[in-house]
Amino acid sequence: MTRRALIVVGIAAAALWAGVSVRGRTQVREVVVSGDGFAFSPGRIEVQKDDLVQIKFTAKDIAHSFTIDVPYRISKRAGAGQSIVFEFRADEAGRFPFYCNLTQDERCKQMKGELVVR
Ligand SMILES: [Cu+2]
Repeated sequence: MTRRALIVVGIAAAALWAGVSVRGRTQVREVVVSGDGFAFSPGRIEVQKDDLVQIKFTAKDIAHSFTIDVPYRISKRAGAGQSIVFEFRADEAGRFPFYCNLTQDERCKQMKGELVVR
C-alpha cells in the first residue's frame, strides 16, 4: 500500500470511529439512539449546524417514536424490537426537545431528550 493510501485509510477509520462519514461535501453525523424502559439513550444528541444527521433509532422493548416538532417536524415510529434509519439536515441552530408521541402506554410521556444543534 502506498503511503498516500495508508493516510486515506487512516482518515476513513478516524471518521468511522467518530460516527462521521462524508458524502460528497457533506458531513454525515451518524447517531445511534435507543428507546427502552421509557427513556431514550442517549438523552442528548449534539450535532453541528448543517450536518446531515442520520439517526438509527431502535425501540428495544415496545414500539416507540422519535419525534421533534418545529422546525424539524420529524416523527418516526419503530415497532417493538425494530430499528429505523432516517436523515435530516440540521439547518437550524438551537435546542430542540425530542420525545415519544405514542399513546399505547402512559409512560411514553416520560420519554424526553434534547437535540442540540451548534
Ligand atoms: Cu414510547
